[in-house]
Amino acid sequence: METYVPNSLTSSDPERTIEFEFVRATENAALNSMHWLGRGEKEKADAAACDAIYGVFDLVDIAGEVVIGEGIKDNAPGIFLGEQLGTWRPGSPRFDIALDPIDGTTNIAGGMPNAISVMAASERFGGQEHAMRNLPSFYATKLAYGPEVVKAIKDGMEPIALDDPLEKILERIADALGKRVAEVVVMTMNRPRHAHIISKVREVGASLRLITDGDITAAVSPSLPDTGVDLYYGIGGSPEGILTAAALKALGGEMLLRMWPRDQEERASLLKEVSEEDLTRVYNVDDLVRGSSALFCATGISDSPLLPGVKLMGKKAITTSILMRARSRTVRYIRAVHDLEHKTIHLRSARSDRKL
Ligand code: VTB
Repeated sequence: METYVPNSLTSSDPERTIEFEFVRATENAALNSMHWLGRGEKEKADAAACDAIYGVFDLVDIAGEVVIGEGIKDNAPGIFLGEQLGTWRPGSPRFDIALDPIDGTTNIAGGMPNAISVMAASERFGGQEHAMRNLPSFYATKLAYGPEVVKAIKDGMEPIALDDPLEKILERIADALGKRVAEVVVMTMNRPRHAHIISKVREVGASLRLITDGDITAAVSPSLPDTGVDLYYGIGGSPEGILTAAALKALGGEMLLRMWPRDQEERASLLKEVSEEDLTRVYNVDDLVRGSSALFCATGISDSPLLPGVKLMGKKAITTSILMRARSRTVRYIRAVHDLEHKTIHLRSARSDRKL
């Protein structure tokens, strides 16, 4: 008879059970912020999402430390770097947590698509440095592509570099995907700082999908088969880049990322925190999320290429979440039907369960 040996992929792995608490947290954040869809109050939406996330973790036995937080960017309410999530009861597993209670608060405020609630985590073992690297810049340049392109590079295609001319990058993406350049779909945020990307994509005749906000969904999309996006390229938030890296680690996709100081003043202040070498360095997924533990979880608030948003149908709300772990590479889509006549969610502000 074979002896049963527990290993990190089976019963002894706390990620396997804790991951579902992350789904509860992003589901509740989505449900609690829904009320603010289209009301022009992005901070109230964000505060509602944070309240729900705190509320879920107040009941969960983990020792979670926020290593990638939000809020600082636009003085919004937020869950900040260094905060503790979970009960921290003795013996609770230790996790580093990255989160964006709402990626796309402007989208929610305007009732627009492309808003998600998102969290990532990495188990932290004694004496280890943080598994998720916190880049201090406000923005980073990001180029993200999917596992088929990763495979083509592994099989001998010339690797893609962040500073390669875009037409060359598009040719290689097309080759790897067995498409013509005209069939390659590039996604970026509609910003003046992306004018050169937008005109180049148009010039070479590839397809362009512009979004207003929310570049986590955009950068994860090329790594999922059914999103219709082949490449994400643009300058977006650095914390969003780390959350993206956790997802790509579980999906086998890749991202090249480099900090993008907005001006000389930011550059000078970054150089007080990081070396010139780190400031100008191009990071990939494994540099941003080190080690083997990474889980990523997101719930759609409004529709995005990654996830449908919350659907209200009479007295029911339907949420769709994606949950994945790097160790197993299982990608779960969790469609939950919430009965609003019974559903309560635990809020930090109320220190109790409240009806939605
Ligand atoms: C970026 C992007 C985010 O806000 O941070 C963006 O990464 C802010 O960009 O996903 P601007 O300063 O150009 O508006 C999001 O789109 C939403 O938080």
